[in-house]
Amino acid sequence: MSAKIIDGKETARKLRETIKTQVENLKAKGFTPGLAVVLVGNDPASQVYVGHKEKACKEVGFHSEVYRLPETTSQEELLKLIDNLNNDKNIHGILVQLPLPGHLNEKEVINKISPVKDVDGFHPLSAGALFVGEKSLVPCTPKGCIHLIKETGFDLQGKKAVVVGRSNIVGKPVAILLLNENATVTICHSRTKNLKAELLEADVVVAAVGKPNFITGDMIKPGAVVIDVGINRLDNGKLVGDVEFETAKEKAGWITPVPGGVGPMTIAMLLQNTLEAAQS
Ligand code: NAP
Ligand code: L37
Repeated sequence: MSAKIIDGKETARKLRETIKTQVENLKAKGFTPGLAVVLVGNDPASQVYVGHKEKACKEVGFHSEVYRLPETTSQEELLKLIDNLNNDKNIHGILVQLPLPGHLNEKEVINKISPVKDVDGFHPLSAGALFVGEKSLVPCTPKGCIHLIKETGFDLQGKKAVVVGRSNIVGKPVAILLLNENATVTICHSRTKNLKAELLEADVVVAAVGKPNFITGDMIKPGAVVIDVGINRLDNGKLVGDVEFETAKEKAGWITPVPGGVGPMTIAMLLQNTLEAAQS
């Protein structure tokens, strides 16, 4: 049997429409949410994503500022810009697109962003708040994953969820969000002994590895919900996930495609976080 497709593109479009209406209402009261996106250097994927973010901001009516800085930008210049944005009353959200060029100190940059404007949720205070269950801005991609799982009507309570990957931006926060939904969560990584055995137990799989077609259909429990976070560009230019879609869809109950799955949701959640930051 072939899995149902979880349409992230369409879900994200509907979310943008809702946000657009909320922004129109705020604007009628003389208030416009503002997002600043900072991109340093020439990473081709980051350029595409930041372009999508800029377009989405315009579409929903945000005030949008995009700072495209040269590869040679110094740590001091970047910190100064963040300081200015922290103090800018027209800016409610600040996102520094990662990865930064090697000479820059990513941790110091993230720590500089005011937690109230931390729409990426990467500041240690935001991460800590998520960890202890306090209200905070939740990282966009993990938030998008949970939204897509809920979209299927699947009840996470008591179910076995396996997250593959333990990065601070995807794996760890998505595991905590699944735990908050009362799933029983296993986090797998490069030192995991028997990944296939872990995955075959999983009612929900979230794949955030960064290796094309890494998880194959024979590793999926029949009927499982499969959320593929991976975005890998092959030499032939084709975009594929961390899950081998063709074989996995024959085993899964639900599956996200790449492109058109988690990617568009990452951007929709960024808009939602900006609106939330602007209203708090
Ligand atoms: P990352 O920081 O490179 O983390 C990758 C994780 O995968 C690590 O925890 C690593 O384990 C684990 N891993 C590597 N090889 C493995 C193996 N053989 N078996 C099991 N686990 C293994 O990557 P990331 O930033 O989380 O991103 C992951 C993927 O998601 C990438 O393709 C990225 O492009 C994509 N992504 C997509 C979006 C979106 O909006 N759709 C957003 C962000 C990222 P160790 O910790 O042991 O090294
Ligand atoms: N919030 N997200 C945040 N902060 C960061 O620092 N790096 C990073 C980050 N990641 C990010 O922006 N990811 C991302 C990934 C994919 C898309 C957007 C953002 C996306 O739009 N994906 C499309 C297709 C992209 C393409 O054509 O290359 C998709 O359908 O998956």
